Amino acid sequence: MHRLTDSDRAAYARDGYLCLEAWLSDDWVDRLSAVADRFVDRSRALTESTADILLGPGHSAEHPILRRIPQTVAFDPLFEDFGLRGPVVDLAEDLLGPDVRFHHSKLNFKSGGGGEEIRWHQDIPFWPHSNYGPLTIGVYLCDVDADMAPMGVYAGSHRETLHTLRDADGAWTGALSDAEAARLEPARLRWLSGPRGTVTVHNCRVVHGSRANTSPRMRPLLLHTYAPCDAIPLTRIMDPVKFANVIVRGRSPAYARFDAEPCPMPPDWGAGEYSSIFSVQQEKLG
Ligand SMILES: O=C(O)CCC(=O)C(=O)O
Repeated sequence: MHRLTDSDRAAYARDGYLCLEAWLSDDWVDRLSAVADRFVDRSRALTESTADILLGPGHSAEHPILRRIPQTVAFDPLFEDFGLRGPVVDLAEDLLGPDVRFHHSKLNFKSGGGGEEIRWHQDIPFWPHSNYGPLTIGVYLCDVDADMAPMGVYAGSHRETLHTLRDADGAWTGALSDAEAARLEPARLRWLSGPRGTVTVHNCRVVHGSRANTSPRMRPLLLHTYAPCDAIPLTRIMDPVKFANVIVRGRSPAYARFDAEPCPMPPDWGAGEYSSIFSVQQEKLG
């Protein structure tokens, strides 16, 4: 098992994120990258998105632009093995305790010269749970430098305001408003870059996002969200998804744990109606 140090765990509690350089073995990164490459190759024949490949604007056979593979674990056996039994599950257990539920996964490509900005947001209003334990673990499948749109996080923001991700009229935007974003302290912004195999962890309340990828290189970030088993999902967003909400360590809880702080709710998408943060943010905010 990959063990964190006490100082890693203390840093996660204090800052709400971790960045573990080259943490995942080359063997895993090679095999995951080979599967990701197969999806990119398949996308060349597509002119519109499918259930397992979401295309970005400007996609073509010669220059594939993928936004994401949603629900990776449902679409390939190696992705399934990694997300439900791989070393990232050890990492989740290390931070969350013995009882861990898998929530969802995705591979955000941020294709070179086309990968869109992901505006500042917190994850928990997209998929509220009864407490704020859930976290997301990301793995960079390529070397990612500052020009390749690494994920940015605001250190310590998980201990502060929960944002509704709605505009002044109450319409869902999936992002902080410009006024809210202007209040974030620049000194606390950390860009999480690193060599392939670098692993990021962020708590579901941490404000995070990433710039457009203006470099010519793709920036594939494989993301898995896990929750402590006593954090009960409050919406049906993942209900139809294969493996969503399965227990990957320990057992189902005898009690649900509730956090006292109210959680902002997303629109009532219903089971299977949500597409991706890219389409929500791009449609609403341009
Ligand atoms: O891909 C990224 O840079 C950030 C991903 C993210 O924030 C999300 O999908 O919620």
